[in-house]
Amino acid sequence: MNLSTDRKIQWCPGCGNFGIYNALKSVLEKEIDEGHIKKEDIVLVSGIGCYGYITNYYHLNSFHTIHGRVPPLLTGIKLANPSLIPIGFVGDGDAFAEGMSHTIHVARRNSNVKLILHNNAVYGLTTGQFTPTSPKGFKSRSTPYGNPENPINPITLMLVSQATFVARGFSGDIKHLQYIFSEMMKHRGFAFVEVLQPCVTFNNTYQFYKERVYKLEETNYEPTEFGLALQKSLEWGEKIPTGIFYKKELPTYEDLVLRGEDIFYERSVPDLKDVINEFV
Ligand SMILES: Cc1ncc(C[n+]2csc(CCOP(=O)(O)OP(=O)(O)O)c2C)c(N)n1
Ligand code: SF4
Repeated sequence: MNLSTDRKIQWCPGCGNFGIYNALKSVLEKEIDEGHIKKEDIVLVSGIGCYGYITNYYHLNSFHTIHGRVPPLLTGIKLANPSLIPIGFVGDGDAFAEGMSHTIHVARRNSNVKLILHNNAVYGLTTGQFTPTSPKGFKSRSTPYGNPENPINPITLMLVSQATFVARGFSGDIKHLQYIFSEMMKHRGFAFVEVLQPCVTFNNTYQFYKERVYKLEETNYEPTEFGLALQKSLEWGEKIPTGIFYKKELPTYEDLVLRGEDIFYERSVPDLKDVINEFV
């Protein structure tokens, strides 16, 4: 199974989006080939930003929505047809500026959907302004004297928002990203993966991350304790942890809302006359 399309990839050469695209592509191709998931059940959703083009490059059902609105679409798709597998892509501007509240609500509801954050800590598409994840002091087109704000820590924020799968990868390590994405696919509940994604044009962090990232699973870390995960999420400096910070199985939003009922298949379509009479 080859999920490539014939669209010309438009990212700058060396952009971290390539690593994310390739890692997820190989994981989905394998899952489909091995019969774990059906190609037609996957629905990709992306918002606005350089990363948002990603849905054009997979031969899969997809929806390109407005800036910041990926999470409500994922939730709606899953509720409407629970047999689908919604996978969302968001930028750091998308997830934590325009769409901040949606990102928190999808996590606390434990919707059974996946969310991949392309964190380049800059607005790429609009040519290099700072975002809520840009480091303090970061000089950008919109902060020529340095960013005065404290950055958001996506891992900490998702943990306290009660996400049931929280992980971090680096787009420069495709093999490790493949491992994280295949664990993400296995999780039943809200799965959040932050990917450290250098924007080689406006914020080239490739060398910075390459020298600092290490893998949690190569230490004796177990991703089962919330307090420990919270503590680990704060580690950022000479060493930056990647891997799975936290994982827990809990009833999903769909389990609670649908109570086993599949509204897509089991509910009959209401008579249009009744609907019109109710509102007119
Ligand atoms: C509501 C709204 N505000 C602002 C914009 C303008 N806009 C388009 S893309 C973008 C930045 C995207 O940055 P990010 O989400 O970090 O993705 P990247 O381009 O870095 O991949 C902005 C501000 C918009 N399209 N809609
Ligand atoms: S501007 Fe940055 S994020 Fe956008 S394609 Fe180029 S390198 Fe990638």
